[in-house]
Amino acid sequence: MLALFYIFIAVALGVSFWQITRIMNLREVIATDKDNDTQGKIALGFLVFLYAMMIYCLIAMNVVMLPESASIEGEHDDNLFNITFWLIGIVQFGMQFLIFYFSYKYRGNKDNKALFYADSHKLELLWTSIPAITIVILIGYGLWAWNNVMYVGDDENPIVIEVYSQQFRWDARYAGADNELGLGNVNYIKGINTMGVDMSDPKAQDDKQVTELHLPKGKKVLFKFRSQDVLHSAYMPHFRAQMNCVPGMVTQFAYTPKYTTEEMRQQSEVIEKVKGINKIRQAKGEEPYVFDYLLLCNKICGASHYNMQMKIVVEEEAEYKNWLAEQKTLAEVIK
Ligand SMILES: [Cu+2]
Repeated sequence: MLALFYIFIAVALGVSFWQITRIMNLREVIATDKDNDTQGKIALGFLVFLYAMMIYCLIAMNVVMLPESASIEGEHDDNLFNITFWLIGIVQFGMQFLIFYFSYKYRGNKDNKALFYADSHKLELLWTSIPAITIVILIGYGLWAWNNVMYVGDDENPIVIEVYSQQFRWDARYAGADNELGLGNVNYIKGINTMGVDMSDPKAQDDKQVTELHLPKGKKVLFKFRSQDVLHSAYMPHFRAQMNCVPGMVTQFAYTPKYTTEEMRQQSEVIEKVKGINKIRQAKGEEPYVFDYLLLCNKICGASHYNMQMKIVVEEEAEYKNWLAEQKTLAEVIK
């Protein structure tokens, strides 16, 4: 393999040396009108090719995009994404046209003379202030959306869940009847107390440790993140939520699930995507896939990083309450 690599470098060096000698000889050659005409037409052809690629990617790559946001707060992320996407899309569509069409229109011709044009203050003002205002509006909206998931008002009374990361697994802890998490610290990790909960803390007694996240639809959930070892990143793509899990500190975000897992499975967009995935899986001889919300690790945290995932089930409040009631409290588990 290494030998192949050396051969490749030798060939690449040879080709670049050959190209450099060709460029040096170009000094003797002056482009004719016929050359300019050909290059101009190639530029126009390239414009058509670029547009075709763009349209193809927009249609063909759409299947790998995420479905609609499954959280209320995530709608703002989608808005920001869509506004930015269309703004940049339209501007680049126009710019490509200007660059390549003018390259063609004003291709070299012996009879043409260049126009001397110094500058226009009006134009300068326009193309400086319009992007500046646009960016201020977008960033303002972005900051508002950030605060919206980061800070929870006292009156909102969210469900508090701790998400604990370690190489290479997730654990979760529900705050229990008092909706307050007991203290946690790596020093308390012992035996089945894998999240290092301080069992002398009265608030810890009713906490519930689980390996699957269940969330009620329409209720605000506040996640608190901790990490045992290295940086991990709690990523819940369907809810448009992601936060670093940092050893030695607690990070957080909050969102409100909008659709139950079952409702999400019924969405035509999701059905289409699942169909696409199962086509690939079938070709590989793998079991068919059923849609589920997931918590993934989005930091390359070590060799088995890709194994870090946890199922998230969103259900109606009654079902959620039943499930939570079945889970044992830490006081019952850790004696
Ligand atoms: Cu990780």
